[in-house]
Amino acid sequence: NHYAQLGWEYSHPSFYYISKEMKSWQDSRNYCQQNGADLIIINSLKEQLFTGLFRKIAWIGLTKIDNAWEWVDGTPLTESYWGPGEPNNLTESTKEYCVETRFFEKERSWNDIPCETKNVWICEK
Ligand code: GN1
Ligand code: CA
Repeated sequence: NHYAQLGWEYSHPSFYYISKEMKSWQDSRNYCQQNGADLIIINSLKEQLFTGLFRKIAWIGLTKIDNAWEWVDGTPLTESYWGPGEPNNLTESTKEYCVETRFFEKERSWNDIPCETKNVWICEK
């Protein structure tokens, strides 16, 4: 599964894909899964800074389930890189239950926003 593939970048120990289109969080996740991957799970500052190199606001594999932040592999959030004032669940009507990374705030860049928002996304495998 871990072979070099057009459009995928290697940064030890994973391959990453940054989309050129924009989709909802779930449709983005579906795209990753159809390609043998999932949305990115960020486990270290090195990996967080790597996502900034794409210079895009992009979905990551983090969502709120039963009021707790959870990665797409089912693990709870331990190490986090929220932007200033985030998560704030600002959008009352739809709720901000999905997470994007925003490169312009460097390492502390995550923001919770509604899952239906169309965004670029990052897959990891
Ligand atoms: C955005 O555009 P505004 O300020 O209403 C964002 C929130 C962030 C907020 C602060 C839908 O809200 O999630 O917390 O900026 N909402 C959307 O950065 O992008
Ligand atoms: Ca927010």
